[in-house]
Amino acid sequence: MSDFTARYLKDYRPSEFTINTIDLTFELDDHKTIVTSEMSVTKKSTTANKLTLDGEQLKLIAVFYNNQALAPSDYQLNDDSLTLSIIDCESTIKIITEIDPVNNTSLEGLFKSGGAFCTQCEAEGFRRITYYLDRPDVMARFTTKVIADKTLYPFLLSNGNKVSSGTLDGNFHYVTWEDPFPKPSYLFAVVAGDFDLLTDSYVTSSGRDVRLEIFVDKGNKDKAHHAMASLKHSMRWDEDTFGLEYDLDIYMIVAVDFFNMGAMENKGLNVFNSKFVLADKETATDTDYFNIEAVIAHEYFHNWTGNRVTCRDWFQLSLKEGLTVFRDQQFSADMHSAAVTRIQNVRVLRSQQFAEDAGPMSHPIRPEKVIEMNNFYTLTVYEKGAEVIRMLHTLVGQEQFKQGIDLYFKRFDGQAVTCEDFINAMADAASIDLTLFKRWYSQSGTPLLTVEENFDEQSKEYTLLVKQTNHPTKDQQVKAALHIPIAIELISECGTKAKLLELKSNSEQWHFNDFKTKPIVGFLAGFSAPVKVNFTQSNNDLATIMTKADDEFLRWDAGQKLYVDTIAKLIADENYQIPLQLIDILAVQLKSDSDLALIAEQFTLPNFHELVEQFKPVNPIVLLNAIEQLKTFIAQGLQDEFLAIYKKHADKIYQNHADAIGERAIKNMALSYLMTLSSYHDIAEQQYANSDNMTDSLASLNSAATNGIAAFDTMMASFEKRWSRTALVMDKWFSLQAAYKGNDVFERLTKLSQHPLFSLKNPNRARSLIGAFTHSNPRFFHCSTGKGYQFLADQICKLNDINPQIASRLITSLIQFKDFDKNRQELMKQQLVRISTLSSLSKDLKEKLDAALS
Ligand code: 0A1
Ligand code: ZN
Repeated sequence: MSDFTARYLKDYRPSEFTINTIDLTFELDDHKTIVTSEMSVTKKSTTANKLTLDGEQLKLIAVFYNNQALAPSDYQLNDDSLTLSIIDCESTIKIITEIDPVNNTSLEGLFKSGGAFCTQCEAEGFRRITYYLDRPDVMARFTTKVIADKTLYPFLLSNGNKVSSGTLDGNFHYVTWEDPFPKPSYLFAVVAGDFDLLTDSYVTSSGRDVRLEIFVDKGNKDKAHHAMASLKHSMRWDEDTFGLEYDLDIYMIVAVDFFNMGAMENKGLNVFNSKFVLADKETATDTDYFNIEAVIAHEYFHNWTGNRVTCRDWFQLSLKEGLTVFRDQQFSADMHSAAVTRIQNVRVLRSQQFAEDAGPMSHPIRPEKVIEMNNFYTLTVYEKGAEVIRMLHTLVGQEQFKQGIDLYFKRFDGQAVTCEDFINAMADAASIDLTLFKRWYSQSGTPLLTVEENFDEQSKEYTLLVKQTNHPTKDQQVKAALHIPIAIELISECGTKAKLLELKSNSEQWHFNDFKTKPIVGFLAGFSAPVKVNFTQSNNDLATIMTKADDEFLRWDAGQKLYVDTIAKLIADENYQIPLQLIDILAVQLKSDSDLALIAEQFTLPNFHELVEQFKPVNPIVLLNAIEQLKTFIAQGLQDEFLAIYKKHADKIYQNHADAIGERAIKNMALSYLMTLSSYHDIAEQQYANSDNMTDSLASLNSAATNGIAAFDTMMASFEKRWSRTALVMDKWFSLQAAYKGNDVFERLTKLSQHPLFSLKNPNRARSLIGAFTHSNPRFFHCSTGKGYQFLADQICKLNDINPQIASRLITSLIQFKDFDKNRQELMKQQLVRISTLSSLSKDLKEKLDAALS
């Protein structure tokens, strides 16, 4: 039975007990794994006499208190806990439990991924392994002995250093691991399996040798080199940028096919979704390569920001996640084009985080109320959390930011702390007052900045007036003003001046006196705050910013603003004549000397989800028609230029470096425009036939899918034949099928969900069909019959029993029904009500349904 009670940040109390050491023994078996845990426990207060340990879905075999076996009458056993009487100040407790990994399809706790045993303990999965104080502020030293069949599981892994190993009777063997760093249970991991192993080594800046090991499914070793290179780059970057060195003698990464999230930073033994490890040019796109590097870096950076200093409680999740995402974004920006990296960060925020923050699950980056913790691994905690850290970085500058990080580690190394502790360290190191800034941690919602400007021709004074509005959100009716850093550029005939403004109240104005004529303002350079902006600027002003701003983000954003303005007009009137001036402005941009990847971004229209955020509540079909009209208009206006670009880069041999990546990006951008014109449809087929890499193959298939072209099925059949044995590529195949724009898409979806390679038990596969349909096929997901919503709801009902975490992630597009017109809202709500009547509704889904339907 699920417990639907909410937990509140305000109720946090430290534990009355500490666990100093835990010795674990795993006797691995498909259905009857035996876990023996021996803990040394200390009372922190003399009055404490009852110890309640968390435990779920466990079969309790035996309990010993100070080596004495306890009878069932000596303890209290519930569905989710075990309570013991503790007499002594120092006690030992031994607990033996039995678990069934094969039937654990939730992929939390101990489960099997393919042939390997694997664990996932964050946030509260350790309690599915043994009874324990499963909370991040209880930190213990772990010793782990893993016993398993020698032939099936030659590699037995856990955290820390290997201290002994040997063989046992009956073809069994064991390995014992000791982790010298006290850690919370969520960072614990065990893996057992038969893998290919890629090894390397890294010498840290202080000269210590670290062994690097990446474990992948047999046959995939050659696909692990990029991950290994990324790991070494990350290690060097963290030393160079923050002076942070790795602290164990070994760093292991295991890639598994069944995993709910991207990866997990377990101490010294990261477990990764294979999607974020495996790559070669035939199977991975340039985006996959980029993401692998970013996720490898993210998990590596957690070793300091998360593991050495961890969270006091789960409400503080952004302490480790916001900071670590910021660090991985900075790393990616240093490794690639900083502007393109930033643009991609901003697209995620605008298309997904803003929607979350305005929807029924809106919460501050430090939530105050949680029913199911897994529901709070959100874009808000991660991405907006990173934006909040970025604002701190903008306010204090890199040098002081580094000093703040130094002070944070000096104060808190080895401890479990709060977001407030982090900001206080920053404020002290930089000697600034961040009292008002802290409100970002407790206030949800996206601020809206309204900008007005005035130029007094006589006095030559330019005035910028900025107001902030913080609209009520579902979780919080009353809002207050936030401390918002606003980077601007003032562009005039004297050149471009950059300024940093700090908005600290509802409305402020700034005066500038050094201009002869009205300057043009580039507002929110680098996207210096996670806000929406309402600022009317003429097409001419936007065109000037597009060419004259120093900040590449501002150049890109001015172009996006032009697109949004045009789409707004097309929504209001489908017969609106788009002015040809737009083509002239874009033609200049196409010829600019910016790097090609940036030009490709400049020609990428805001996506459907970003635009929903702008125009909600909106009829999605009207919006899609407007987007398509604009895209076709640009394609027609610039078809010669696009064709020339396409031809220039079409026949290049694959290479994996920044210039080649930029060339593929701009070529495939040109392709996506040309494909909106039927006379160019055969280019996609040719590209598919000639491609020597996945970036180009996928781009051609994608444009065939989204334009519903006739050759799509033949191309897909050939793709399936070639890749049917490569799981990660077949995920792409399912996603392409789901994105297909043809009236028979529902028959296709039914067939695909019965395809022999489809399984709801594999999260990547489930996402590749269901997530891709809801996200990448808005025309059919939102079709007026409600069939799209019904398809999603059917799948969620099935996933509720199999994997509640995945079910709960996929329901996002239904709970945000308020973004659409009334008819669609009703159809979406009907499906939500249907899901809510499930007899065994998980608490993951229940929390979201209650929020959406209340
Ligand atoms: N800490 C990991 C993310 C993660 C969270 C929960 C998981 O299972 C429920 C798995 C991974 C990270 O930020 O990478
Ligand atoms: Zn993380």
